Amino acid sequence: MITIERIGALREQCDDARRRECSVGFVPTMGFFHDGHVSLMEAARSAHDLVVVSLFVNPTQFGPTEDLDAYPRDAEGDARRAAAAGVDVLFAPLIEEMYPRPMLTSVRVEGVTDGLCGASRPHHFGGVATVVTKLFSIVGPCTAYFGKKDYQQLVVVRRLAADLDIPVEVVGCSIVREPDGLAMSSRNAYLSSDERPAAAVLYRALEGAIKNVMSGERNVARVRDAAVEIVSTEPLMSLEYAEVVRGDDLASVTQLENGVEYVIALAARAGATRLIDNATFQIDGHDIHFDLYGFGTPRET
Ligand code: PAJ
Repeated sequence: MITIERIGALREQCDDARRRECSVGFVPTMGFFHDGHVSLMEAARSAHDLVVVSLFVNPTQFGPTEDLDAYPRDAEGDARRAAAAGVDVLFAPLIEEMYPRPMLTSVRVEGVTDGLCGASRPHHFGGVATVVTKLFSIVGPCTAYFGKKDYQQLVVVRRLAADLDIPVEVVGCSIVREPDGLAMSSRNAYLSSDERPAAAVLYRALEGAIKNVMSGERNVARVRDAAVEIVSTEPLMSLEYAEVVRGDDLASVTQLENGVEYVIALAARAGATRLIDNATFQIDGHDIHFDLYGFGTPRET
């Protein structure tokens, strides 16, 4: 694995690969790698000749009162994990490389950024959309891997690539979880020893809502309430939102229908730490298809 800090050098590597008819798989990240990040690297590795991972804690997607300065970092550990996952190029630019002058240009994706996390983080998705557009423009034609963990981000990125005709295929990958169901996240490092087991209630809430759908519930408010009730049993967690929306465009719905993909999405705080989680599901006659690892099995705590 080589580590590159300069935009021009990364562009050259990617252009050179494509000239040799090698495909490029790209995984954008903010580092502090866990198995969720590694799963994206492995997905890229299994399908592409050149695997590029970017590691850049993008300041413009953090609000003024958010955790930019505290965001966990481990440059050496990240380089080791990326190399072990078979990554070819780690792109780790300094802030001055990505933002050498004040930006007068930004990418704003409307509509799908209004609800869910967009409601409480008004500038977040503008920062994400702009940096992802820059990264796509640097890496060039490729397949880019994103986790469903940040489901709204995945919808935003798909939409910006489609709207701006960016030649990047966006692939969404399943959420990787801890044994007790907690979705892996760099921010889990902030949780105290009391908060860490409490946070698994989010997984149980998703599980409870899906069970509700499996038992025949089609009213969205009642499916949502099933999740809300489970989160409320955990005094250390305070819920910011629980919503069931259409998966492709995050539109509000009142009644669940056959053949449509939905996502149940949650955000909650454990003390100062904000956590998000979600599960996608689709009703197909008497079958419910869903993407919730370990669903229904007893979990270790
Ligand atoms: P970061 O939070 O580092 O996440 C990088 C990628 O890893 C994202 O696509 C995210 O959805 C995915 N990911 C995180 N936890 C995961 C899990 N438990 N299972 C599967 N995938 C998971 O998301 C960002 O960085 C930034 O916003 C970025 C897109 C890099 C733009 O700055």
